[in-house]
Amino acid sequence: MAEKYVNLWKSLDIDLEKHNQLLAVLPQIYTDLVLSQKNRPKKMDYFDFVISEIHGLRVEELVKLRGEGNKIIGAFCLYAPEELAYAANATMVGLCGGADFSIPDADAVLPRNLCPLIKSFYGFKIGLTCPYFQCCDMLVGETTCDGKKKVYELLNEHVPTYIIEVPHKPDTVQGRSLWLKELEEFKTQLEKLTGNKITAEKLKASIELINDKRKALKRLAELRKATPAPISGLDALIVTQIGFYDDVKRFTAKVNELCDELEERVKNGVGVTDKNAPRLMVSGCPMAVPNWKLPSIAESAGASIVVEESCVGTRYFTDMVEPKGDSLNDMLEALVEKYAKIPCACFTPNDARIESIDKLAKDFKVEGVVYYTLQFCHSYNVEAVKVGKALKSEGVPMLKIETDYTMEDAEQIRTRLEAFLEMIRGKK
Ligand code: BJ8
Repeated sequence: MAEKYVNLWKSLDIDLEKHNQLLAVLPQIYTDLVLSQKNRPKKMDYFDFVISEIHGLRVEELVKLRGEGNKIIGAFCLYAPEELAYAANATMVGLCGGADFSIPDADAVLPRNLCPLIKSFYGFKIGLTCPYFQCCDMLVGETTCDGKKKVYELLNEHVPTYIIEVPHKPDTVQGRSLWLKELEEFKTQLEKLTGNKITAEKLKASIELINDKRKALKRLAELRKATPAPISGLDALIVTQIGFYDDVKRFTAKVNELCDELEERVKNGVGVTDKNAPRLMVSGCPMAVPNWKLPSIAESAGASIVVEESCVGTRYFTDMVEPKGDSLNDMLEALVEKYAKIPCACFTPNDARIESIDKLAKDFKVEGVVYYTLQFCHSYNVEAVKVGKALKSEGVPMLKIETDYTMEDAEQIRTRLEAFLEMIRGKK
C-alpha cells in the first residue's frame, strides 16, 4: 500500500517515516488475530479488504470528496449527530484512537494518567500519522468526560473544533431543551462550514440513510442470538468499527450481504464455535480500530462473544431516529429523543444502561459478562459497581477487566478469562 499512496499522504502532511512504521505492524496483527480465526463467513472478505486499505482507498475517496467541495468532519463520540452532517452534504468520520502506536507522541504533552483512547487520538494528530485526521475540515467534540473535553481544546489549536454540550441528565425537561438548542446550533455551524442549507427534506433523507446503517448492524446483532453464533465477536466488532468511517451506503449494503450469509448459517446450524462455548457479553468502553485485544484473547480461550454493550455495539444501533412529522423541528426532536437513549456512563443516574445490560443478557442467553474498562476512565470504572450488583441479582457472573492498549497484561487477562470460562462451564 505504501508505494501507491505515498503522494496522497504527502499531500496530507503525513509524517511518512513514522507512518511507515505503523503500516509495517498492522497487517501482521490483523493476520495473527483476525485472519487466523477458523470458519469465518466468506462475506467478511469486504471488511478484510477495507482494513487492508485502511489508510489508502477510503482516504483517497475522502480527498476526492473534498476536491469536489464537500467537507469532512471528524467525530469522537456517538453523540455527534451524523444525520445533521450528511444533511449538509458533509461526510463524518470517526477518529477515536485504538492504537498504542500513537501514545508516545501524546505522552510528551499529556499527563500519564489519562485514558488511552484519548491519548491515542491526540497522538495521531500531533504525530501526523492519521490521514483521516489530516482530511478533516472541522472536528466535533462533546462534553462527555473531562479528559476528552480538555483535549478538544488542544485539538482546536490544530483543526477548528466545535463542541456540543451534552446534558448529563438527559431525561429532565432542561436536559431535553438544552440538547435541542445544541443541535440547532450545530446545524447552524454546519451550514456555515459547508455553505449548504439543512432543509427538512435533506435531514429526512440523511436520517433514513443512517437508520438503514443502524438497521443493518442491528440485523447482524440479532443473528448472533443463535447458538452457535454464526460469526465471532471479533469479526462483528470489526464490522461495526468500519461503520464509523466507510461510505455509508456501501457499508450498509455489505453488512446486509454478510447478514444474508449468516442467515443461511443459522438455518443450517453452522457456527464459529461449538455450541457449548460459553456465551459472553462485553460491556463498557468503546473499542476503536485496531483495539482487538480483549475479544481475540477471550475467543481464542474458547468463549463465544455474542453481544457488545458498547458504543461500538448495541448503543449505536438499538434505537432508530423516528420523527413524528416532516418538519425540521420534528426531526430535530427525534434526534434528541434518539441521542438521549444512548446510555453513556457520563449520564447520571444511568439506570437505562443497567436495564439494557439485563435485557441483553436475557435476550442473548449470556452466561457471563466481561466488563471492559479502559484505565483512567472514571465513568465506566465506577459504573461497574452498579452493573455488577444488578447482574449478581440476576445470577449472571461478571468479570471486570481494566486495561490499556499495550499487550503487557495480555497473559494476565488470558489467565483471568480462562478461570472465568471454567467457572461458567462448571455451572452448566
Ligand atoms: S457516548 S462511551 S463514545 S463518551 S474517552 S468516556 S473511555 S475516559 S469514549 Fe464514549 Fe461517547 Fe460515552 Fe460512547 Fe472513558 Fe476514555 Fe472518556 Fe471514553
